[in-house]
Amino acid sequence: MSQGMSQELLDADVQGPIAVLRLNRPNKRNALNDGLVLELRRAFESLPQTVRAVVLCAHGEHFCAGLDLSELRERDPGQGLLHSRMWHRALDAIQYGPAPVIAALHGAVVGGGLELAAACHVRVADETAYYALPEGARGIFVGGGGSVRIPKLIGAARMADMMLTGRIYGAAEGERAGFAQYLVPPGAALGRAMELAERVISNAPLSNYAITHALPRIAEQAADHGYLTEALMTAVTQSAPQARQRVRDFLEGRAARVSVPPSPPSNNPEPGDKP
Ligand code: 1HE
Repeated sequence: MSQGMSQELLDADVQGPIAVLRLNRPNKRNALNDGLVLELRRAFESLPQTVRAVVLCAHGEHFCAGLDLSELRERDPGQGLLHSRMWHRALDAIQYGPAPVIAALHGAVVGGGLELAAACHVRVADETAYYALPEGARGIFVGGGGSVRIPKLIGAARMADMMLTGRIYGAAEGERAGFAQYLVPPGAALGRAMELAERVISNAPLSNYAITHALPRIAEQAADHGYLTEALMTAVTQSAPQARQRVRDFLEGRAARVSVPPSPPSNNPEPGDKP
């Protein structure tokens, strides 16, 4: 991937420490054919070392319509297994790649598209976004790690309901359920994702590594093992020269304090408010 280079299926634009990767099959609603899945893996495995955050978004009206169903030819069980494992490697390259990944979602976030979004670390959705898992209706099952990752976002019961009944979550309901962490007006997801990426790259790189690589693994461990892994990780991060400097900056009044932003004006006037 080189700076500003346009790929056929995946556009890559490296803006200093932030890489913007954009699915580029809008005519097929960014359905993930094998080529695009492999391209995603290649892009995340070959990010320049200067990249410290990635924003993943999409051209066209929809983020992603999931697995390219036109490629879903009859596979024997062995081929089906290997195809799913190919997706796993690509989406693992996203989740466990070198940099935190922020997904900017809009329109359909469906099937494998939702599996792709779930492999990212932060999700920003605009109000056009909607979430569905039509695998049950298509006679198939999730195969891109969705049965592992999606219950962690929304719970297994919600996922089972979506797959059994075809339930679709709109953007606002989806944000409340846990699909996305941020809900923004139509067209604003990429801008907010870029703002968040700026925040992410202002952290110490080793802290970001611990958050993206250690945290999900600790969450999988038995508590006793998790505490030990946490202690090891915290010892490593806090002994890095950057951490010492950052703590000194705070103690000597040079670093920003944690401050609550002013809340937006309320649409629900309190009793006694002037009309
Ligand atoms: C596709 C795909 C696709 C669109 N594979 N070609 N995913 C699904 O079951 C979702 C299927 N797609 C849809 O329900 C709709 O396309 C959308 C709601 C996402 C968008 O609707 P719309 O009206 O904007 O577009 P469209 O007219 O349906 O589609 C435009 C074109 O994209 C059309 O092709 P064309 O050649 O006739 O122009 C569609 O055939 C094509 N297209 N979605 C192939 N998914 C690792 S396992 C994961 C398992 C899954 O992901 S299962 C869920 C699959």
